[in-house]
Amino acid sequence: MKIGIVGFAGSGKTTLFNALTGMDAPTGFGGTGKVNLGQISVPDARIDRLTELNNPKRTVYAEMTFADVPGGRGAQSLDPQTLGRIREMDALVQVVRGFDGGQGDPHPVTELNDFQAELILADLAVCEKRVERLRKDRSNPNHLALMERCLEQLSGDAALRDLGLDEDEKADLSAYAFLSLKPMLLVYSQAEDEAGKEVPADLVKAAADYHLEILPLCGSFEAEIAGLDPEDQKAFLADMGLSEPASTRFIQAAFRMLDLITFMTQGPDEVRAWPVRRGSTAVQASRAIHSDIARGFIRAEVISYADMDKYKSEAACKQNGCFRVEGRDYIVQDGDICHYRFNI
Ligand SMILES: Nc1nc2c(ncn2[C@@H]2O[C@H](COP(=O)(O)OP(=O)(O)OP(=O)(O)O)[C@@H](O)[C@H]2O)c(=O)[nH]1
Ligand SMILES: [Mg+2]
Repeated sequence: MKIGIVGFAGSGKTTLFNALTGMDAPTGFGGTGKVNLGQISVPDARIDRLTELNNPKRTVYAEMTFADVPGGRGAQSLDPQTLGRIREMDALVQVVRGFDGGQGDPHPVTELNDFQAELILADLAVCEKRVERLRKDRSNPNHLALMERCLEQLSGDAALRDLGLDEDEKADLSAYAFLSLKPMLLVYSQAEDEAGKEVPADLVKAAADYHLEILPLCGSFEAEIAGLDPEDQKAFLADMGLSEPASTRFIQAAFRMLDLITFMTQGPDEVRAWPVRRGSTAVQASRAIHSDIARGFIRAEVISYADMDKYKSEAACKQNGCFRVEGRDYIVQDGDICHYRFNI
């Protein structure tokens, strides 16, 4: 899963990327023009707690890849290379500038509108061409009908993600890699003296019109926190009246945006988070661990995280009737602790 950090030049993408990954990619308007890639662990207090309870040899968090996609040459438009790079992403985070930083007054609402319009325009070009062809050859009326719905949506300046497509329809469109269909989150990169303050009302309204979740974040401030050792970090945050860096909330929001849930495994060797698509059955989820488990699936033994947190051991969960045996079609829930039984 690759999450693209996107937006116009100078909006604060590389700074955010550095804060998230702890890397040190060169910042500044125009940047290096290269895509930066970085992998991060998804912070999860449940995994921390299971580690405390199991004292395992190792702990493995869910992982996510971030790609910092430079804004390109134009300050308020996207060139074909940039669009091509965005097309490769599974989900997008648009950064809009809320700080001055020597670039002049920020116009976050305009940036949001212009960027969304660019995505829709690029999709419209792809869609129009395809509909024209499908109308000529008439061999696939269902697909034509779907594409015509997309065309109508895009012609009305609306994103495909707001069309209410179901999973099958999305799968039918996957080859086009439509930009406005990708799950998306908005980051408002704040000035340092604004850190911790609310998002301006006009931007809140604009984000709501696009149905985008918005997170305020001061990239340069977050990068500073990321550079501290854990103890200083805690003291620094407490001073500011915060319990965690905004980057933690951001990573968790990005994870939710991908419509992933986490099931967990625990034992003396390993405590581990396994991200799977929401709605996965026990068998489908077991594939994340190993295809042999799915093939030889017998049952899943499940304890919910809340029960494990409360009773502290598998044995105590059993005694209190909080140990469930589930079959292959059970829909795995976020926070389930699973132990799979299988034949090899
Ligand atoms: N005050 C403030 N300054 C920031 C913030 N984020 C970035 N900056 C500054 O703004 C300038 C541009 O930031 P970058 O992160 O390089 O911008 P970018 O979006 O990667 O730009 P391109 O790579 O050209 O697309 C740098 O000088 C940063 O130090 C922020 O959240 N607050
Ligand atoms: Mg950059």
